[in-house]
Amino acid sequence: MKLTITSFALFWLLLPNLRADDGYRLWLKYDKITNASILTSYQQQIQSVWLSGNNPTDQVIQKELDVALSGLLDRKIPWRKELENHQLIITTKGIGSFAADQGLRTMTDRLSPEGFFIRQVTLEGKSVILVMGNDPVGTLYGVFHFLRLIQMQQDIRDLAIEEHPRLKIRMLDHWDNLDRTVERGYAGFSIWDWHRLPDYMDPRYLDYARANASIGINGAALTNVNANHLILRPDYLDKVKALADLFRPYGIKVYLTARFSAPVELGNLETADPLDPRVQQWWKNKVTEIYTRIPDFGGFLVKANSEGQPGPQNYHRSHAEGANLLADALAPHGGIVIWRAFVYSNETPDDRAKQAYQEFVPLDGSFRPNVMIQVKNGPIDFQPREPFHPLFGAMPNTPLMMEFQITQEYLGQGTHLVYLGSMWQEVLKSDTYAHGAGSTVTQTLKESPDSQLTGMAGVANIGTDRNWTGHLFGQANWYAFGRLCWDPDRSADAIAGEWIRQTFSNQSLVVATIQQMMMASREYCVDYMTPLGLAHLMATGHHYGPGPWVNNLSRADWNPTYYHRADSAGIGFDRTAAGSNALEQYAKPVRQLFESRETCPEALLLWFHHLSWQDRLKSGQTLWEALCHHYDLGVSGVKSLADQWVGLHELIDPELYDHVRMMLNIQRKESVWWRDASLSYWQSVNGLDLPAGVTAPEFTLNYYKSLSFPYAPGIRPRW
Ligand code: BDP
Repeated sequence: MKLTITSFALFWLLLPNLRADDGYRLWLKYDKITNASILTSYQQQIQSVWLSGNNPTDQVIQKELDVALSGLLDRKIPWRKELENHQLIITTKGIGSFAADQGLRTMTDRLSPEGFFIRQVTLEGKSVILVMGNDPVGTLYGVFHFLRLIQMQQDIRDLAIEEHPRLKIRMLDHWDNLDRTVERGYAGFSIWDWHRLPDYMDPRYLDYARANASIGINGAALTNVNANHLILRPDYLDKVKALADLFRPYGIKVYLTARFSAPVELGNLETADPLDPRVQQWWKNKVTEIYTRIPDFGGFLVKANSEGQPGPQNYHRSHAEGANLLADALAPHGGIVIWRAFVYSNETPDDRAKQAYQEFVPLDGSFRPNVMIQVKNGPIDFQPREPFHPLFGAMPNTPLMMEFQITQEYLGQGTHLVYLGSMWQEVLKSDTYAHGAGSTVTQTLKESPDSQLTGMAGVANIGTDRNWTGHLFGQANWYAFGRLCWDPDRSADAIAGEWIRQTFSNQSLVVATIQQMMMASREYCVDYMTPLGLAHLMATGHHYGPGPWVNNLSRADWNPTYYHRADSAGIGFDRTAAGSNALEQYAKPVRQLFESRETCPEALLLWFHHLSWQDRLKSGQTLWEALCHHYDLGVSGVKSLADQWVGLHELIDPELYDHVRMMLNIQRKESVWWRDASLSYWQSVNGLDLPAGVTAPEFTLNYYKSLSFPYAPGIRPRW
């Protein structure tokens, strides 16, 4: 027996490459390069490092490079402050002796804020690799870029890279509550340990900052948009300050969510009316109090008059009057207001998809210059597929910020492999025709009236789970979000490739297989959940699993039946001129494209049209046949993901392999559940038989309706 244990331990010791990986290190693994010739070539090209500055960001750089290079190159690379051949030089524009070099000066003149270049150059006869940032954080980004190249085993000879971010504000929105639950969070609890802050600084905070900086994220809204006023209390502000201090060298600014009624709850005023001078003074004082602690505080993110949150309309004031109140308090300190456009009202009988546009377009031009409007990618709510939000391109005088949801509230939550890069790319590339052809959503984001106020936010999928995101592939969505903020034109495919190489392996079979899995995954999810433009069919409250039958919620527009409108004759939401006419909110060419049954892409058909079950689609199938077919495609797609994964068994770290294998197994069961529950329900409505070849659902509709999940994670708290 003793012998068995010893030989088992020895077995693991002798196989370092099979060391289990729990996913904590994200895409910053820095494991030794296993390809001997590549390793040797890197060792020859990087023989020493010179870091020219010594500001807090440089100190961060030094630590990162120490860990990274000794891991990747399997040797300690010496730091030397004199020019040598094959040296890696890290410097920032204007710092040290390099500032004097004429050739370099011309190059650095071109660098924009947070930008950097990485070049092979000859300085005083020595051949070196120079990483130079426009500012300290640009240098840090350059270093992470360089490390990415090495992790991806790219050729680093003759580098001539120049990069700068296309959007200024690149932030994560944490929907984290002060009790550490996370609204729509599927990866454990909040990483912000409010109770022990500020004295106990969880080492995770540093790793969080490193990960974000490595992909260019420069802002974090720490608290839930369904805000708790307590975060603005002095003791909580001390905790926020501790985080802000730690994030600063990584270029990350902290933002907070501001509860509009805080002057009442915290300040004991009897009103939060934005036009009341006492309220205005209260916010001014509060903001000063914040900036005394955090001089580079980013500003407030606000959800107001939305889903029961307080706001200016409680006092018959407009969203602009509400946003401007906070903007005026923040302006003297350089802070901004990010005001959300996610508003809809049950009392308004109009189509929910139209309401944000109706509310905000008339206010274009009436916001203060330091206000941004944050708009979800689609007009309803982070569904597996939506057309782009009609507000993009429709408010030329107001900076709009994209809001994506990284956490997969409506796309399989914590158990489904769904790569969102391709979904975001679909939105970003959509042509709004706001200023003629080519006005893509990306373009409208870049063309903000104030070039300093451009940005993208992602609702974070991060929690206390050891691997941060619950499902390992959730890391890919965090990664992709950052990379797309940096450059929204970067292809989702290429980003997936980068993530795979840094997460799993550089072997071409691994990269190609997983890339293919990731790129196909979102369409599978659409197919087994909401095919052909259907939306919001998830079960009540927690949104986990199917609930197309739900029809008993207090608000009409919270019921799936509101969205699919199925009856014995047909299905779909008519948003043409004959219906809600939501299409009128889009520019003419877009409107025309979607209005016509002939040209409307099938993927959005039931979003814009109500059709008879018997209507024929381009394939010749009836709508009912096509719908059934799509559900089947979704299910078989997930099966193919699982099969492809099994094929990688020997090529991937065993712990990561097993983690994903088990998740795919859950996804497989859940895709069948989605298909069967949906088909049983549609059949109960239309009375139609299943087309030939479509397998009958395993259980009765009543069975699917009876399922309950009282402890599903991520549920929205009520207070
Ligand atoms: C919905 C979520 C809800 C959020 C809301 C929002 O279900 O929990 O509070 O969005 O964005 O998707 O404010």
